[in-house]
Amino acid sequence: MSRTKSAQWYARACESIPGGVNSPVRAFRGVGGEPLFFASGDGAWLTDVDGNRYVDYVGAWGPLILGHRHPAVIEALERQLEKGLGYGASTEAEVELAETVCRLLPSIEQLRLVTSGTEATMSAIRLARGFTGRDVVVKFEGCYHGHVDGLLVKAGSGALTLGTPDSPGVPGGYSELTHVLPYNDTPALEAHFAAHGEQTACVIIEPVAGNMNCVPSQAETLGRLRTLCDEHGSLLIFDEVMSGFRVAPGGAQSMYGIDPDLTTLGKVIGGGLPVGAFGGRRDIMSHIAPQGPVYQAGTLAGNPLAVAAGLATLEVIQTEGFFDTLAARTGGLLGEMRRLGKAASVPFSTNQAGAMFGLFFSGEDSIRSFGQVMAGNIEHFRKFFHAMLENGVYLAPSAFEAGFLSAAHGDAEIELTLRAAEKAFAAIGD
Ligand code: KE4
Repeated sequence: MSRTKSAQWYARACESIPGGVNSPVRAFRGVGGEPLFFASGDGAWLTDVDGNRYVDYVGAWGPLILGHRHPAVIEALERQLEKGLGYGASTEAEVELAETVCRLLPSIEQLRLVTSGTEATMSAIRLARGFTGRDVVVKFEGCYHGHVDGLLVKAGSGALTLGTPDSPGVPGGYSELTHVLPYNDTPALEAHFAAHGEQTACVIIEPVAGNMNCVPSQAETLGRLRTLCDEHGSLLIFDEVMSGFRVAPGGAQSMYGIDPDLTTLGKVIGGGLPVGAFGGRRDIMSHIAPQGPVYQAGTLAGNPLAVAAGLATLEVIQTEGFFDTLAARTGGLLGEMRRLGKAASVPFSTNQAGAMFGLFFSGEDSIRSFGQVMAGNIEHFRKFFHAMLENGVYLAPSAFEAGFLSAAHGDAEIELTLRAAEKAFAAIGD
């Protein structure tokens, strides 16, 4: 495949944009080589500026659960374009979106729209501190909650890819208030709350982690976390920016049957346009300005175009059997990939949560911790990534990112992916 134009655009981009990208994880630093520049997307497919086509398992990092340019989303945007781009004032659609989310995630009694996942988690943390009057925040190693100062501590996603899980520029005072615990480790939870429970404002967790690759919570650990938060008056925040409307219609919280006090959302809720949200118990959300004293604001919050894309997306995912079909197709793909890995004698395992998945070059059957993720064979992943790319499949350019299927991935795309995987496993053996 020729990638001349991508290379030319990347060299040009590096002059005017740090690292040539507008978000670090896009830079291919985790896999080597140079990032691709894309010209268009359609259904399950991406086309790069050199005209090469790929089956897309990144889906804009999760938002595109319907695939690229789903007709319902395009029609909704065209209708809104007839009426304007935004007004910096309230609209009917943002109320409809808030009501839809509250209906699908009943733990959310009130919701505030923002324009990114980072804004959602930053606001939720401030709210939890304002509501409890406490300062300590707990996060988990390998989880990523956006580039919030106090949460860039042992963070996942791009920070992990770049080997900078603790970013410069975050004052020591911030990170001192952030306690980082191992993921899926009940004894560590018990020890934290025994020592710091009364100072802990909140615990923020990805109930299905997607930023150390895909690692679902152990149900009993998550259940114990809920209980410990209740016992110590700390708020439980589920960061469902990635898992929300991705793993189930009611998010990960419906899978585990656990109601958090606050939930953060993003990605799918905007259908590919910039929307984030935080919401939860009414008695907590009532502390948000202008109703309460905790300040939070945003110029483009509830932007009508973004809300139109989100509403259209949430409409389609509620159709009968939508998630069952997606989860079954994801499971089928992963089962076949495991078979191919075994046939090629490559240590390989997978994780799945609904329509998100993780590929691990590890001999361990079940990957449940950050340590197990880090013990995987990154060199094998790199070889696999590039061999898949050469055979028309675009995976996330990092061993620490989850993969996503969309409703547009059909038999042809799955078949092409498996043929590519067969070659990619062979390339590892070379
Ligand atoms: P944004 O600010 O990037 O919209 O959302 C931050 C965020 C918060 N919480 C979770 C669970 C997330 O996964 C994210 C963002 N996810 C990454 C992909 N792993 C975004 C990709 C990127 O950084 O470019």
